[in-house]
Amino acid sequence: MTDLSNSFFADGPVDLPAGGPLYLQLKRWIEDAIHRGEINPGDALPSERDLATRVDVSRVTVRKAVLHLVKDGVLVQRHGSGTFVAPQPQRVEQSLSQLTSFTEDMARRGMAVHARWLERAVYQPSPEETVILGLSSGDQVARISRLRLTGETPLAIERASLSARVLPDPTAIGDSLYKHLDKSGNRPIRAIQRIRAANLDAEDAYLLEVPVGSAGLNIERTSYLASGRVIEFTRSIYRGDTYDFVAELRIGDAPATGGKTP
Ligand code: 16G
Repeated sequence: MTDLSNSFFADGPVDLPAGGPLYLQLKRWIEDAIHRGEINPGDALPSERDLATRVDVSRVTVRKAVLHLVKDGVLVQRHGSGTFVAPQPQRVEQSLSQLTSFTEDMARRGMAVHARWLERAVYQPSPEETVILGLSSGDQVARISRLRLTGETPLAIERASLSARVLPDPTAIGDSLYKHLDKSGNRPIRAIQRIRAANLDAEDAYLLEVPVGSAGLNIERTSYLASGRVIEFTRSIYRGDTYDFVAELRIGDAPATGGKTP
């Protein structure tokens, strides 16, 4: 049972954020409280009736708000025991100085990964792909898009483009793109990575099982072979609540001291 006298739901007057139907105002109020850390993963929500009384709205309004929050993955309902703030996935740190693959990053942390294929086929390249991959006229492009998960938790969406000369059959890739490229001597040795903050759109939020508009990291990686040729151009969306990208910074030409990089 929730102890309402000792919880966020028992504090002060409720000031719902203005605008839109009441159930959306209530939904936003709960989401904001989670973002501010006033209620935390695993915390129980009051019963529908208690919440309706507390916020001074109808039970129908509470039900609708809760239903939407469950659908967005913000709350979970456990049969017989109530409604809870959804658990937060474990955060993952990725070094910004090592050119590693997703599979290797996770293996180093003892985390098993798998992928759900969203797309893998050969297409006519877009003008952007032609320029970035340095394709010649008549060249085709292999596009592979995957949802990357650990257990049941989706972590990232990766949409990669490679020349079809390098990857004529995108269905031949197993669990790891880099492992596959390695076999033909085409594993990249250098990459430029650009990271931007993003608010997830409906499609990406649905795949990553977070509310629309949640914080995400938009990452573009352009990877090169030793010859200088671009081998891979990948746009990834990482969940903002699961990833820390960590860079080691040094002063001037100071030598490495053997400090641990993640
Ligand atoms: C990483 C790369 C991605 C690459 C993938 C290969 C970032 C942001 N992206 O996720 O560009 O295609 O690894 O992983 O780090 P795989 O070998 O496990 O398929």
